[in-house]
Amino acid sequence: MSYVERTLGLIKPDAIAAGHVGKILDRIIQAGFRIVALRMVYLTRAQAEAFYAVHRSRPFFEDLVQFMTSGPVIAFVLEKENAVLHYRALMGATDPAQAAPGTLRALFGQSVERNAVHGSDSPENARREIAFFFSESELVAAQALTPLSA
Ligand code: FUP
Repeated sequence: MSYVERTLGLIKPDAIAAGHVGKILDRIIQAGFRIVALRMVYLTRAQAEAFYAVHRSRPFFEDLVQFMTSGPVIAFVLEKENAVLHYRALMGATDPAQAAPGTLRALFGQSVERNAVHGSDSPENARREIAFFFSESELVAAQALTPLSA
């Protein structure tokens, strides 16, 4: 069954530094996602550690936190039928070298760590990650401003 769902996406510091923001957002919009909320933020170390807490014991954790705090990220909430799965498909595999041709990570990622974009991996994590970046009132306000026919 398919139903309208929300997911949380990030454009990571590598893709912002490389000037890929416009191209990435355009591909997301062309793929049929509606952007419900969006903002650029500098994550603090504590925020990056909390966001990736599930990876805390992994060997790459320290490097990942360093990278994610090396510059701003752009956080956004996407809406679409089966948004979580569809956005994961648009992103491609974690390792850009393994990502299918035409996916965001294949096009814009440099390495497993510097892989351009993030997307929630389940509806439960999407809810947690959306709340990490956006308040309920921001999401409601954004929805009210977006034409329903869009
Ligand atoms: P994904 O859900 O595709 O973002 O992948 P994971 O949750 O497995 O990993 C989260 C992030 O950890 C990746 F985006 C990049 C980083 N990572 C590494 O730096 N090295 C690894 O070996 C695996 C993941």
